[in-house]
Amino acid sequence: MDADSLPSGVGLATRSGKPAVDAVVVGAGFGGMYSIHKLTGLGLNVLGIEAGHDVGGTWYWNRYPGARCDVESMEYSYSFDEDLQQEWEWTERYARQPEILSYASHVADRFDLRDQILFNTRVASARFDESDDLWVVRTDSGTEVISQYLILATGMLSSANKPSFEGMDSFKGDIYHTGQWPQDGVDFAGKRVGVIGTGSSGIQSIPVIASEAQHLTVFQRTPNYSVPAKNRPLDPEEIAEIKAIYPEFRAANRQQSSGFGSLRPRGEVGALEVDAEVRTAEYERRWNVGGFDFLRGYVDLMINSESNQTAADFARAKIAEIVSDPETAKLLSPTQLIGCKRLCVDTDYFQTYNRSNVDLVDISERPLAFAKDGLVVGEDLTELDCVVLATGFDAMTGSISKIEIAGRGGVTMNDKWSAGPVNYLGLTIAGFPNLFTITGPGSPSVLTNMIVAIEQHVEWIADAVATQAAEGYKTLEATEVAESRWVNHVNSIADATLFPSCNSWYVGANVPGKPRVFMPLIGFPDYAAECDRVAQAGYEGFIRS
Ligand code: N01
Repeated sequence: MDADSLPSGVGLATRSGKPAVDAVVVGAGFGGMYSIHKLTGLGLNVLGIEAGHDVGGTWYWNRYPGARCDVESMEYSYSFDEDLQQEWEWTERYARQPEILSYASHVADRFDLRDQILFNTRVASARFDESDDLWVVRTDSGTEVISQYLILATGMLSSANKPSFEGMDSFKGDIYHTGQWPQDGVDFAGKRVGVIGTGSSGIQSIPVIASEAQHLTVFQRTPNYSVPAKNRPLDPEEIAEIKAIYPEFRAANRQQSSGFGSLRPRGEVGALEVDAEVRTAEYERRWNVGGFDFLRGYVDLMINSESNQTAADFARAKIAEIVSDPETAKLLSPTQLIGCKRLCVDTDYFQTYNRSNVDLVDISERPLAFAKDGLVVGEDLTELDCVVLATGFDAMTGSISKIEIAGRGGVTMNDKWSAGPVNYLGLTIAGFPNLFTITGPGSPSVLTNMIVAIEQHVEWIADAVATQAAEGYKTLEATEVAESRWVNHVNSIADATLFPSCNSWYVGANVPGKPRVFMPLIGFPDYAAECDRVAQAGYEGFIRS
């Protein structure tokens, strides 16, 4: 890359004959877009690098039928700009993928972000050059750019998990992954479709595919809990009410561990502190409200397995009530605790199994393989025209590990994280100066409304960068002592909960061979307060040079 082939909004500078910027931001999803905007606002020369041909990240790639956000629209959007949040109009309680992508596009237009982003380009490697304390970032086309700061906004659920099933290459139909959906969509009319996977992506897409396809067969390894979304168009009056108090509403959400839901009070007692009738009525009320509210009724659902079972029993009874065929209902009933795998939110998921064109095949005990004409389970062939892999992601670390990142002494991030991710504050890594991860492992990230988590990270990083400049420091680097204390802190909080007990992507259980570590940090507001305290204490736990 020559300096003059950088996007037009990136200032022209060179160093040792290579283009040089102050910060490279990898990824142009919500984390990358805000990072570019915020750092540019500090006067930095910022280059964004994005694999897709436009902004949007998750919402650019996940175009599968039925894709929509499980966090309510009025809460799943940027809060950093009052004009932006006042002018954008959401149409539904939960926004569909195309609407969120339009929002991302609107933000990119409004803040002129695209002319700082190199699209259709992947970062292949990044090497910290200790001779001048700068990162050398190399793209997949082999060109290099030099940068003081490196921000990895690569997404937590962006590296597709594509299991290699036996015989996959022999299948003569098309195979799609929900997280890499064709830009022009897929026409399922008249087709016999197979879906593998019943996580959030499967649960959202299955009802829509069933309504379009001639026949749908769902191949399920583990049944999942799902609560109804109760989606509906947004009423202009409720939009106006929230917009009238938007800053206060956002501030209240930032005090929630989920980063949303401040208008709907959480329960204040444990599930076993009330009698069964009261509890059932409360679960019923929350089930009818829809969405994640269901698990917010009692304070101990994620720390006391007996309490958790009361909610799990209620959700299983709902499945039995909705699904007409008792055998199918039984297969769809999860046995694990509720909520320790990410809870799913659906529109007519369980109802879909009452359709005459839908079958469910249990693959928990018999291996699944591809054949020329379809999928084989045990001896049984299901003939199919196409297969959808709703098999999820190599979460939290997958996209970072695809970049060859070498820090001090040539130590690579993949070596450093071979037994699981280690970092300080979920933001920085000892031996990798001036490198920041947005919503990385060790931070609340995927357990929190992602946009709230993103804004907190980007603002903390921007403050750190501004302070570095004001105080004349060139590098900021976590110490190993601080890092190791932080890892213990993240683990000890997780171990006090039920979260690590399930085979979820939170612990990497969905990717064969991945070290089993509970990756996100539980507890958003306390986490944000700790980040602020560290900064106010003069960047405690960091070496600045
Ligand atoms: O992925 P998942 P996802 N053979 O990992 C199965 C976010 N998200 O894309 O449970 C057979 O949850 C796997 O089975 P098992 C959200 O945070 C958000 O659905 O491992 N099956 C499981 O059923 C979510 O949690 C939204 O036994 C295999 C499924 O595939 C996260 O993304 C929408 C298999 C994967 O489920 C990931 O969701 C969508 C194999 N080899 C996603 N490997 C919204 O907010 C995996 N499976 C709307």
